[in-house]
Amino acid sequence: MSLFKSVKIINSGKAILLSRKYGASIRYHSTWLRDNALDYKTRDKNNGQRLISVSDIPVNTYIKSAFLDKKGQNLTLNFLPNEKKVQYSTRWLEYHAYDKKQNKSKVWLHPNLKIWTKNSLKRIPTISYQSAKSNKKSFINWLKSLHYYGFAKMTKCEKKSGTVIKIAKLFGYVRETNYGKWFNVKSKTNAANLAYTNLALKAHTDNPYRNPIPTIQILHCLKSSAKGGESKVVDGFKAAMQLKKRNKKYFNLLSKYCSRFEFKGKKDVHLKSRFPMISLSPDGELIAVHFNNRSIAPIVDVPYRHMADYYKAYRRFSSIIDDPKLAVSFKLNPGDCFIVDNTRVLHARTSYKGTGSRWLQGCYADKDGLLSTILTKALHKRKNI
Ligand code: NM2
Ligand code: OGA
Ligand code: ZN
Repeated sequence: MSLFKSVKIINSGKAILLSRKYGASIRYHSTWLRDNALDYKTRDKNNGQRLISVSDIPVNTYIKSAFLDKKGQNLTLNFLPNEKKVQYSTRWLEYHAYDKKQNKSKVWLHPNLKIWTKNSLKRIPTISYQSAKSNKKSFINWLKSLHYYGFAKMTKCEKKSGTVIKIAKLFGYVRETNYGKWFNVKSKTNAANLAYTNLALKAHTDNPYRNPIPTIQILHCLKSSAKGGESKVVDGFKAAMQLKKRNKKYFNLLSKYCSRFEFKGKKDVHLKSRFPMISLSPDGELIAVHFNNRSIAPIVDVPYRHMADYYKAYRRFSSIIDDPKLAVSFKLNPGDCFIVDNTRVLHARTSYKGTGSRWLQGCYADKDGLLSTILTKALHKRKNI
């Protein structure tokens, strides 16, 4: 049953107003509607891509007539001056409504995301490698949890070198970097990166010194008999929202000004970037946290008059990130791996002793592949949406 009861042309045909049976009416502009027609002359039959460009739509496009069928399921519009008749399903229109109350609070999170602390995360989303491969439903649910929580574990993976690549390929594509398609995280002498020592690593996001950053990281455990080397993850979005609540001025400083990040390899590698530690989209969506004490370069984009406060804000954010109330801790056993959304969830490890008996392999991948897999494998796909 449709929720729409009538349509009215408004603003001399420059828009329409659809009235719902219950609730507020919604408006759509003529140019928006013309641009989003779903007929085969506007969108390719095979791939659904748009065949027209905005310049093909006359500036003075208006709606001459509008007709809503009895059941309120289909809306037919006639456009002028370029004569064009287009039919829309009202379900499609409803799904793509833009005439709605905007987020009141200026900083907002994607509504699907679930932010967490040590206490609120009831259980770590976990799947075995075997069920990821054979049980489609559990696999999709697990991928969704990875997206919503920014973190998940996989157990009972093979304990063979290179398995981390197989894991990445279950849902996406490996991002090759200067560290290779995958890398060994082991204690070495003359380590090219502090990750390749037995030192503790404070909670961080990986590779903030590259733009674009890798948006997914996988760490797979092959050996873990060394003493120590426990893992910890922290929801960076939770930390950012706590900072906002406790000190809005600090939050504003870290989201307004860019920090700098840098990494110099032994040879042939020199990566530099600038990102705010807390990144917001222009309309206030919290989109990323970039945080890595080992890779912050001299910060030069904060005016002198704000630098002292900027450091106070950085210090405060760092202490929220280190708060044990936020961290979920665990120890990886051989065959276990964990995956993080590297735009959001920070990871850490405690120091460990001895060499050789702790061996992880890591690789990077990206969220676009993960999100695409979720959408295409979803059990109840919405047609045309
Ligand atoms: N490794 C493990 O972002 C970082 O520098 C963390 C990355 C070397 C690929 C370590
Ligand atoms: C890394 C890292 C954590 C660990 O390699 O990026 O953070 O547990 N390693 O060794
Ligand atoms: Zn790391």
